[in-house]
Amino acid sequence: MDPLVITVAPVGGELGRDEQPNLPVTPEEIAEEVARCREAGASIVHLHVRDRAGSPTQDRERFGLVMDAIRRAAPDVVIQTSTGGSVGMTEEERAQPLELKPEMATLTTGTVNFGREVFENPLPLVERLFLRMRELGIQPEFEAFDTGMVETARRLVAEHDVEPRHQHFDIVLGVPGGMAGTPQAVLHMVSILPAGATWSATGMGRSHLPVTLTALALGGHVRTGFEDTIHYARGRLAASNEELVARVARIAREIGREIATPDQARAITGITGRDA
Ligand code: KMH
Ligand code: ZN
Repeated sequence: MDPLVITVAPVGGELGRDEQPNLPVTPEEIAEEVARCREAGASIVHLHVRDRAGSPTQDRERFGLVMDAIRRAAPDVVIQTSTGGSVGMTEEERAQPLELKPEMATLTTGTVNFGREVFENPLPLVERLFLRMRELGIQPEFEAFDTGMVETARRLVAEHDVEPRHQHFDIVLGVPGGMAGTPQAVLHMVSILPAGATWSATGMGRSHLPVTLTALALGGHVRTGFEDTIHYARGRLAASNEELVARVARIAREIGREIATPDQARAITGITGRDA
C-alpha cells in the first residue's frame, strides 16, 4: 500500500468565521495553519484564499501572496490551487491562480447542485481549464462529485493527451445535491476509476468520517480540513485544521499505514516538476 497522502483544505471557498471562528483568513494565518498541518502529516494543501475583507477571492495577486507565505512557512508542501473558487464565480476569476503555475490544481469535471445553488462546470469551461493546466505543466486533480464526472475526465484525457499521463482523482461525496457520503458510494466510485489512477476521498459534513475511514481501509488517500468539515465530532467544532489532520495521521499509523512526505505525494499523484 502506498504511504497515505493527506491533503488539507484549510480555508474553502464558501465558509465564514460565523460558522467556524478558527478559520484562517489572512496570508499569515493561512501559512501558519498550513505549516502546523504539514507538521501533523499533511503533504498537500488544497488552497482557497480570502481578500482583505475576508471574502473568498481567486485574485491572482492575493493567491501569490498566500503562496509565498506558505513557501516560507512550509517550504516542501505541495500547493494545489482551486479552480472551483466559490459558487457563482466566472471562469476568468476561477482560472487566475493557474498563471502562478502551482504544481497541482483542482478540476471539477461536471456541474452539480451545491446546496440550493449550482456549481457550474460546463464541458467547454472544463476543457479550457484542463488545456491550460497541460500547457503550464500543472497536474490536475480531477474532482469527481459523481460517476459522470469520472467519465468526463476519462474523455478529456482520451481526446487531448497524446502520451499517457498519470491521473489523480479526488472523490467528493456528501455535498447536498451530489452523491451521498457512504462507504458504498466510495466503493462504487473507486470501481469505475481508470486503471492506474490514484485517488483520495473527501466527505463533506456528517459524511466526513465514514468517507475518510473507508478511504483508509481501501488504501486510498484522504482530504480533510475546514472546507470539508467544521466539526471534529457531533456538536463540537474543530479547534483547527491541524486537529483534523492529526486525527487522520493517528488513525493511519494505528493501522500500520505510513504517512507520505510531500515528495512521496508528488511521486504518487504524478507531479513531475516543482513550482516555477
Ligand atoms: N467551492 C466549491 C463550489 C475546488 O476547489 O476546485 C468548489 C470547490 C472545488 O471548492
Ligand atoms: Zn475547494
